[in-house]
Amino acid sequence: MSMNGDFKAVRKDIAKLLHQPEYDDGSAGPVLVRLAWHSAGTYDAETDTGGSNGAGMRYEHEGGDPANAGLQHARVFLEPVKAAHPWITYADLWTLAGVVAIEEMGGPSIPWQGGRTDYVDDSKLPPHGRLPDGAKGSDHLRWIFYRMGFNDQEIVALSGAHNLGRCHSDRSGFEGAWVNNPTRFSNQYFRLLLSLQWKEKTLKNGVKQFVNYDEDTETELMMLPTDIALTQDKEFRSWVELYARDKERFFEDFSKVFAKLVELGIQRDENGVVTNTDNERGGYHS
Ligand code: CCH
Repeated sequence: MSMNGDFKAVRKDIAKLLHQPEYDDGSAGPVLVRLAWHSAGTYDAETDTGGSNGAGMRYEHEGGDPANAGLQHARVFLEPVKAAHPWITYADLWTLAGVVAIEEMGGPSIPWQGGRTDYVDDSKLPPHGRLPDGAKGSDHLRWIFYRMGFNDQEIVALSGAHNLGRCHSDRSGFEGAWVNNPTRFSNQYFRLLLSLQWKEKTLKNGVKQFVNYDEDTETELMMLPTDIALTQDKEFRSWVELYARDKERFFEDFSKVFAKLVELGIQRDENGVVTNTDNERGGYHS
């Protein structure tokens, strides 16, 4: 058991569990990044609802959103860490796990602060449908991400997380990975978006995605319709082009925008102490 507030010890334990030879591409990293993103990406700036505070995905209302299918794997990977550090909130653990996973997979370091609560305010539950639908286009992306308070540049930078992991037909209906090495964080996703020929393919389940088949290596890579939309919209495309040629700039921008993502809806005083939590009711227990 670690001391209250010893986030370094938690980080170490998260880093240790990433290696999962039996799971997907051998790493829990990508699905942990997706857990952090989906825990935060329900935020609505106008009503100040959703966001990572509360870790609402533990409960059916949010956990049962079809958009969150498969994320129980990420939560199960983290249970031993929660058991070893029972003082940490799930809301902090999930966001920190995403940050640590990105760093451990070769990505940028990302500013992160603790203090989220596990108290779920029933009057502030995010409705289903707040997370993006991969079958849609650029209008949808703007609708979803502007609601959280992001701009076009930030939408494209965030999308670079699709360097990691894969789609599973039993979770989202889509199938396959975006890049050849999906456990190494890089700007390869942007480079492949621009350099490969992407052809629409209808899967057996009727879902449409884009694919590129390389005859030499006999590997098929994929893109979601929303990924392809980033190359078809003029404003989005200029950022895709920048991040494809400037990996440093992508890492810098990704670090900032992921840090912003996991802070959505969290208010802090000048010392970084979270002010909009109710620790009496929920703080350090679930
Ligand atoms: Fe994503 N994502 N994502 N995504 N995503 C999927 C998988 C991952 C969309 C749809 C999907 C972000 C943005 C979007 C990850 C990180 C981020 C899947 C497959 C779909 C569908 C799920 C499955 O079948 O398992 C759409 C649409 C958007 C719109 O912008 C953002 C932002 C992030 C993080 C910053 C990661 C990582 C994965 C891989 C998960 C895994 O299990 O390997």
